[in-house]
Amino acid sequence: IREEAMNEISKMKSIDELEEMRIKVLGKKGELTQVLREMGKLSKEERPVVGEIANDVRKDIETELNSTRERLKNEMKKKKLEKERIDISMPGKEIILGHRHPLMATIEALENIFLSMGFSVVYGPEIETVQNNFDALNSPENHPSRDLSDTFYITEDMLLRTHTSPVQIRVMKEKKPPLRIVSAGRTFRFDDVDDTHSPMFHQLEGLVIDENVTMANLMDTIDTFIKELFGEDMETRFRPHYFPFTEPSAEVDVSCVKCKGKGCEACNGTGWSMELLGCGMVDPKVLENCGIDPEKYSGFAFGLGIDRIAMVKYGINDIRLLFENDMRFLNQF
Ligand code: FA5
Repeated sequence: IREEAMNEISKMKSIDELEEMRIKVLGKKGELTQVLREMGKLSKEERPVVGEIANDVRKDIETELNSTRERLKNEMKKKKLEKERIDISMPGKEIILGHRHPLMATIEALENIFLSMGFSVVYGPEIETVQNNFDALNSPENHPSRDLSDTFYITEDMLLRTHTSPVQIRVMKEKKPPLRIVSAGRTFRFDDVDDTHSPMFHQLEGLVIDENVTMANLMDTIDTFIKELFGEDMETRFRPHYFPFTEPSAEVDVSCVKCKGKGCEACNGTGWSMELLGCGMVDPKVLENCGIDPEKYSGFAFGLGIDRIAMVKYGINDIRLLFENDMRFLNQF
């Protein structure tokens, strides 16, 4: 038994094999245990002799098992350390840094300009009440923008806001004048997609309410902001327009960034870029709807198309590029 065991142990390659071996020889049903069990069949004289031999064999096998176990353990540890060795002279994996999406960069630039002009930045929800989005803004019951084919309704009373103007209502209802805020975010309309229209786009709303605020303040604010964003040589053009919540109202174009108003291919020779924003003097009825005294206070508001500002700023000719997440496009910024 001893010879056989010693021979086998010397060939063992793993601790598991070693354990199997221990059970085979020294376990409850092991070969040596069997011998010890059968000692009862021996004569009185034979018993101590065989007993001593069996004990010696047991000790020898145990010693050999233990030393082999130690040796295998050390070998395995060595192998593991070898495998986990780190070559600190190898070049590291290149970390690719992301960057801001051109739209987010534009929102940040716009907010920073308005912050420097004394405005605060506030946020409004994308899911709005019909009351805030239309009713409080003086929108007539039959106004086409209320139509199911123009607005994404969630229920009869809730919708995806079609513009950021409901934030005006929230601010005027919550706070007392003087007010001077901007609010940027997503807006939704059932518009057909083309190179300047998307069903989801971004607006930045501005609102100023105080005593003696005039149209001249509005025009100066817009003009200052456009020059701050695009450069001193940019001109603004106010075209009369209609919004239910402002009177008088205007739409604003800015000179083409490429030719600075001279006329080029990008602006079809007109010298002006696409329509970028709507604005006007807040209608006294809207002030009243929000509990502000129209005799004492007046104010102006504006709503910029942020996607279109980004298009003008970066020379992007199709609004869809902003939402397709094509890395070839995004990596250019
Ligand atoms: C409004 O939404 C008004 N709430 C703006 C306003 C605010 C007027 C405060 C007066 C006082 P309008 O529907 O024109 O106005 O949209 C404003 C701007 O959003 C547009 O000038 C345009 O730049 C942008 N815009 C409108 N529809 C889309 C669209 N489908 N895709 C991308 N940009 C759009």
